[in-house]
Amino acid sequence: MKASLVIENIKTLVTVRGGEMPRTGKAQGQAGIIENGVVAVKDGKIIFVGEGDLPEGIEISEDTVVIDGSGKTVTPGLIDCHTHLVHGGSRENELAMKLEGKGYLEILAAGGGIHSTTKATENATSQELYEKAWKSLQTMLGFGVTTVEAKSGYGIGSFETELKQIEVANKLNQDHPVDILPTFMGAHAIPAAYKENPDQFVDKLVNEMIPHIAENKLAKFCDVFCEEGVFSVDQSRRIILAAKKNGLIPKIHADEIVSLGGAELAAETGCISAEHLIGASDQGIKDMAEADTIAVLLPGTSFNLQKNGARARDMIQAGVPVAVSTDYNPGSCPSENLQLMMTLASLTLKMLPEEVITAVTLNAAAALGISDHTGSLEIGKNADIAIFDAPNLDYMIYHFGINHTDKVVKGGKVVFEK
Ligand code: IZC
Ligand code: ZN
Repeated sequence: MKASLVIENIKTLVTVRGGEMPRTGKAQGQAGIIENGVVAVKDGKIIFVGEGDLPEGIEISEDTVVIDGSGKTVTPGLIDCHTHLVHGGSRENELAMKLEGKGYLEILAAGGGIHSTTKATENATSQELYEKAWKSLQTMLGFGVTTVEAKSGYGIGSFETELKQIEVANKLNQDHPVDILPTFMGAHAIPAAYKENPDQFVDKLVNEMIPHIAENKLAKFCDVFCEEGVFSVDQSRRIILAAKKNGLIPKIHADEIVSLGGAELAAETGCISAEHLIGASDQGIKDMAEADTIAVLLPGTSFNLQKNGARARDMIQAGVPVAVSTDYNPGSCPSENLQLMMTLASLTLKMLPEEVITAVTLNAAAALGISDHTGSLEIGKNADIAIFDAPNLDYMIYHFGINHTDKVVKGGKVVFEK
């Protein structure tokens, strides 16, 4: 069999192999590392992963792209499973407010925060949103990312703007080498018009918006910001159950700022993942472990909000599968750099390098329901591969704030080169 692409002499090959189930407990820290590794690809799929030379039966021909992995670390393409990719404008005006001690929820309650991004998103044309998000995707790809989740949520009551964001995400998925999975997040803030009657807005989400998104297959997931002053636990439950009933996979922004019981709700309702979890309770962590809810931790956000990070160690110990993502958004984490989040996960959440790489590959894929075909380097999976100019995983995480990417392969093709 002739390989279309081979990466050989790989100093550190991080496979994260072992199937499609997310890794928990000790296994989260076992990333299947091979020294002096080799990977072969054909028809966009991985046909061999191992040590030393290619086995008999897999050949290099004139047409094979051969990449020298000497001195490099090779991992599954990174997966950014929580982003607010498509939006207008930016919020650098909030920096001085934050330094003066104004809280995220205070800025939101005063009509800023998410509401200011909503205005900018409403005012932007689809083309403008597309070009801005394209630029971010290029940046993400350059950091080794091959799959991105993208939430709507800057319509806040204007369903038209929500649809505009989702259409842009779907078009980007068609046009850009990075795969984009859209999430409907109409439940991101209470529109000003419903301030006195938020349940009426929940009625609209549940009875009109969610069914429309599901019927027209515009998004795979539905997300809700369960937070003090935003959607209560009861309102979030209604939204999650409506999503499930209509065939959308539920996710939840849980216990990001105030400890409300979002982790417990995620487990109770069978969300695929609960995200943030800075204030998750002991009970919430226990419930998530029992329900196999994936914890998506966002250390760039706790850093930006100058808060303690989520309790990753307790979660791993309890058997919760942990994923890590950027939360790229214009308010609480204006950075597309997933490599930086890997360092923050290590230094601020005390995650070990092998736990971290599992968190941004296989476990992130599982949080998106795509770990059957991506997220690890093993025979039969898509050839989504990141090649880093670093001798090992520890070095990559330790030497931080720079971009280690040398090349990125998506579906067997080199789509980024330094
Ligand atoms: O625009 O502030 N946390 N939603 C919930 C966000 C952060 C995004 C934003
Ligand atoms: Zn978010």
